[in-house]
Amino acid sequence: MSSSSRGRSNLVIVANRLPVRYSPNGDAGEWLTSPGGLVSALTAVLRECEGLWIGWAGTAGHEPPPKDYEGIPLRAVEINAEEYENFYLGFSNATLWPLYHDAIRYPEFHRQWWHAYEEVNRRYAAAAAEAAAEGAMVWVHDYQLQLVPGMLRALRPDLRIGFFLHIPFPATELFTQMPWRRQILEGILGADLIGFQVHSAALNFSRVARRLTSAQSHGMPLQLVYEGRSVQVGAFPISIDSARIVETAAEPAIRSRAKEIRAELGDPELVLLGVDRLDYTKGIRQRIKAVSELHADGYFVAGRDVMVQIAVPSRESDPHYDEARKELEQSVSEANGDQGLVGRPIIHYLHQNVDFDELVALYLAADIMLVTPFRDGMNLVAKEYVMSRTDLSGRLVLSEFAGAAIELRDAFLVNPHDLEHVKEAIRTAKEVSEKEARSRMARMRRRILRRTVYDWANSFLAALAAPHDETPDVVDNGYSGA
Ligand code: ADQ
Repeated sequence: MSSSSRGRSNLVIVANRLPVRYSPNGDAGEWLTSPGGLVSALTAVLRECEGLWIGWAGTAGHEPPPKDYEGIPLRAVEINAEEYENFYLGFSNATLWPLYHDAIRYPEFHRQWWHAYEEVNRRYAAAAAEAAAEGAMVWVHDYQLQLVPGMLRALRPDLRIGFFLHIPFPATELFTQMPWRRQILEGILGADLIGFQVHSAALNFSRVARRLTSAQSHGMPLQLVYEGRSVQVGAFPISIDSARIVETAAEPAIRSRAKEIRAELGDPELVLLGVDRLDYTKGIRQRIKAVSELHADGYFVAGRDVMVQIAVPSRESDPHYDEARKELEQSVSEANGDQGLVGRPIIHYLHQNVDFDELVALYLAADIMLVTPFRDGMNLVAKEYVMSRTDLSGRLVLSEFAGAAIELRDAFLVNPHDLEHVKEAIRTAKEVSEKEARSRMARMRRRILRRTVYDWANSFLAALAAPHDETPDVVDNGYSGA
């Protein structure tokens, strides 16, 4: 890839957030790297290609974000208080998020939210059009920005545009509830390459796009033709920075911290762990209920078997999340109230951010990891836990409805809606022979090691850069323009 020209970049990332977040620290606040492997994967690629990142700086900052991050130019998109309500809390988090996660909570549809969504998407598209060099690649991320590819193409038809959806893409029956379904599909179809976490999401998208827009397939459902252009659709399962986890898990200080955590828990025989963003899609209450029932059944014993649940504060200004937090905290206190003993709660609950080292120490301290979302695009926590178990110990209970279940077939897979099934999977995970548990863990580790988050980013960008057939033969999809 050639370097940037006239101050414009050959690679532009467009994401809801910038890769930095403001941390109020007494009077002197500071900008810190946003957590997560995505930022490190993309910054590595951007540095190599002299790329640029466009995003929103968040609500916490009272000062403008830095102009660059580790040598990567940043362009902040402004979102005012009203847009924050309507675009972010409203359309992104109370319409799209529940609709795309199987409508676990009822998605709300409000015209005012939609107008703000269009307006803010237009602003991101304009910023990308301004920043991209002639013929540059622009990679747009996630559900907040689904209209950006189409808007950007209208402004800059010379660009190669990619779009990746981090969350699930629902089946036609659900997606078609969306009043602005055609506009959203046409927005996404502005891209040359559309990536999803799993194959079934890519198929869901292709099916509904062919039904509701003029997109046609030419024999292969993942190769569309839209407005005379070829549009590739595919699965690009995201991964983690495996090397970083393995290195951290090998550090003596982390290993002794893991021992210390077990000691702080009262040296139980069995430690179960849940680590999630506090979100109603993650199935945290159901797993707490399952563990509590296992105590009530006499299978688990207070003090001997303990669970740690870390719930990372998330979307705190959103009333739905406040409600989810209250419900969860009630479940935890009911479980401890019913089944705990003085000095021996059955669930240790923290509503806190933990730093990366502590997170890895917790993974190492846990005999059984419980990852039971009702629906999840991928779920990186499951992959991180597996990667941290370098000695092949540990057992993973994983929801069938997490994208990660496609790759991690050797986990103890569960239907999180079926409480008996969750309880049975926990019992099986505990009782299965050491030999079987180790070989399951070894197979999962091999699978994750095949593709790191760097491979994920590089494979997406390589597919975006690859020349596409301009005028493939098409199969009529019967679209009537309705
Ligand atoms: P999330 O819904 O946020 O991501 P997940 O994939 O599990 O879910 O990622 C969470 C990340 O946060 C992990 O990397 C984890 O290490 C980190 N984390 C968890 N607890 C933490 C804590 N207490 N403190 C600090 N960091 C913590 C969305 C989609 C997922 C998809 C990802 C990536 O919902 O389905 O896997 O994007 O595409």
